[in-house]
Amino acid sequence: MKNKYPGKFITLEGTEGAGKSTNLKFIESWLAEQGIDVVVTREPGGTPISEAVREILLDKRYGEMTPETELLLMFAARNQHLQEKIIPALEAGKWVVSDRFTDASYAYQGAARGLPYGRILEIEQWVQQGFFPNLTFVFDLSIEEGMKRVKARGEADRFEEEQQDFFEKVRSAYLNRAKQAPQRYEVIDAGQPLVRVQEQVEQKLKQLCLAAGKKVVA
Ligand code: Z5A
Repeated sequence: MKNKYPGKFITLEGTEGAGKSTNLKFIESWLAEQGIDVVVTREPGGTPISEAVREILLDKRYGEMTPETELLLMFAARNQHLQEKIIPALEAGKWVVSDRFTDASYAYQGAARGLPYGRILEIEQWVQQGFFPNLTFVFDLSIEEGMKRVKARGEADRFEEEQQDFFEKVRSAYLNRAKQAPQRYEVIDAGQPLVRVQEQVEQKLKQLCLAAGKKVVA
């Protein structure tokens, strides 16, 4: 079961500073122009309980958090997010766009923290029951360039304190996942000027709309 609901589910992934938040806004307004009812959200987060879990996950006072705890908290937040927000919206025919989803658990907790793929898959199957996004954008950018873009942002959170090789593993994991299921992923060179990035995003959104039987307004 991919997504049996009338609405479509789109996720955005990538390493830090790759442009997820920037493109989330672009996608939201592009879909709204097409007359689609859109819900934008993020992970970890998206509901009051999941946002409270996010605070724990990002808090750098909790440096002793084990990778297993981190993974379980990600999926605890995700379970609430799915049941309370994502699934009801999709059932109502809305399209949901999320800044990160389960691919991030494979990339961060799997590839970078070293948790076994099979363990993540087990929890994913339990929480999601075969539910997947219709489309996942992977914004791919060198780690150096991403760091430059976010440098001005102030204090680092618990993830942002990791070293370059951690983020290189995350980046490779996203690219590998995209290679394994090219029908679900759209990899975008996020080092291009924003206008080029958004042309590619728009092209892919048009395809998804047409496949969903929606007319595309130019
Ligand atoms: N995490 C996890 O470990 N496991 C999980 O299952 C999940 C998450 C769901 C929170 O993520 C952390 O949770 C994350 C992974 C972990 N940790 N890390 N790292 P988050 O998504 O909230 O935070 P983030 O990854 O740090 O996102 P970000 O740094 O905010 O990056 P972004 O949203 O991709 O970038 P942006 O804000 O859109 O753009 C950054 C700047 O670049 C901004 O000034 C833009 O104007 C500029 N920009 C954007 N695009 C361009 C282009 N094309 N050219 C030039 N400048 C650009």
